[in-house]
Amino acid sequence: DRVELPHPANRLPVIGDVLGAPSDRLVQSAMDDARALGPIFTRKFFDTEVVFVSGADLVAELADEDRFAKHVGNSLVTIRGLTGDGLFTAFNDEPNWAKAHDILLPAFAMSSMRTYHPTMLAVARKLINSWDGHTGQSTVDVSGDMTKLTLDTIGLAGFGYDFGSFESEDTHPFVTALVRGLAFAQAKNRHVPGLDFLYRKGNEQFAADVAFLNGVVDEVIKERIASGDTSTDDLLGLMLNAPHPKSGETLDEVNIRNQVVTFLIAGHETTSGTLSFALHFLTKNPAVLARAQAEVDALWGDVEDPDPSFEDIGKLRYVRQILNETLRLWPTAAIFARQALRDTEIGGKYPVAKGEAMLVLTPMLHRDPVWGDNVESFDPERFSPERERERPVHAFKPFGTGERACIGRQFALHEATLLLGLLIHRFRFLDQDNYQLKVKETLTLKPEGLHLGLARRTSAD
Ligand code: MNH
Repeated sequence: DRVELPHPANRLPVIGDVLGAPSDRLVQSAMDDARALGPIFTRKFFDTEVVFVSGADLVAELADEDRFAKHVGNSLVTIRGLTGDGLFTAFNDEPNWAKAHDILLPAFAMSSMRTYHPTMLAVARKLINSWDGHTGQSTVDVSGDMTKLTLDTIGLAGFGYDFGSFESEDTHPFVTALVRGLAFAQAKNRHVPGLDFLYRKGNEQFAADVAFLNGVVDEVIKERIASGDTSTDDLLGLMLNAPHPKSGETLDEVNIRNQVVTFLIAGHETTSGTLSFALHFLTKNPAVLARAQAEVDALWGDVEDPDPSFEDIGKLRYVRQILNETLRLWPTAAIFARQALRDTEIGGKYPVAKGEAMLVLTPMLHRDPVWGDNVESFDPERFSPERERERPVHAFKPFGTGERACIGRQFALHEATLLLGLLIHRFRFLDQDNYQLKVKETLTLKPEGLHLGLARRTSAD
């Protein structure tokens, strides 16, 4: 009895819109549908109707925390197989969410970023060293190397654990298990009920992957306890040693393991994708790159190996604008889900029943007409302070919304600004293959097959 919502034209009996939504293009096919159908539409997967929302006015309503909250739906519930009651996949009313949120919040205060800065810099230098070896030689696999960087950074800064990704050619087995585990958890939502035998092998592999991930994490925790270090300077220290500010309780063992896996997942894929998209956009937009290079040059001049301070990162305003504009076009965590806290309606005409879920399709929110009429063009000026003031507050949501929004936002932006600043200061990027953007979808988005050649900048560049 809701107002009839538009749905894809070629909807079929029984299966609904499944054929138009291949699992490796869920986000991009939804973007196509939004372009054809407008700011709110539905898709049907067998018996399940899913509502996608991308209009800025409608999303502003979904961001109202008095009427809506995060929804932990099917796709997050299956990820709970890996991360249980960790922050990202906890239900709103699960006591461990608020408990862990309160205990871990200090790890994401500005003062903590100062603590992580030297570690972030050390890992950035490992990537730069590796890229130095490629100048004038073979191209680099951008997404692969960014994943090494972000995994090593969250491992070291969060847990004092060194994945050593740049010391090896191969993908770290932890990443292999993580990526495969996440893919299986996501595919599980499409398994046909009653055909369990089809998925036996996959289920076994998933169990093995979870066991492997937990084993690595338990090792990290054991090492820290054995070291006798009881400080609370990083995530693991807070998890093990910090009492809750009100109750005085610490996190339990199972929850700590869930949090560590959560942070290793949440803390690296999204940032790595963002950095990869940013490099893609910079190679395709030389005027933007030149302006960003002028900004870093003003700070570090022609110093061979600059030593960026914590404060320097806050000064790289235009680099930060580039990252925001990258996250506008390709928010790497592209969908978040909201549910109604009570019967309500949005847009003055669409009733939403208590408990009903709606998916915010962030890439299309970021292409709403409030962004102007050239929404596909890459233009960091959109994030100049003046233009930011003019824009409706809820038009930009790469980190989700409300109290369940991304806790790692400052961490991600500090890490990404530092690295991008150093890279554009040192290198010219050679788009030898005239790369055409192809977006690969897993839990997150990344540019598929982006390879760049490298040259050192000279004073003439
Ligand atoms: Mn992050 C939640 C995007 C980097 C840790 N993150 C979210 C959500 C989005 C998101 C969107 C909300 C999901 C939802 O509503 O269901 N996160 C990003 C992006 C980047 C990112 C685009 C990088 C760019 N995230 C990081 C980093 C960390 C991190 C880095 C950790 C160091 N994120 C989290 C955690 C949550 C989260 C933890 C869950 C927070 C909660 O529900 O309490």
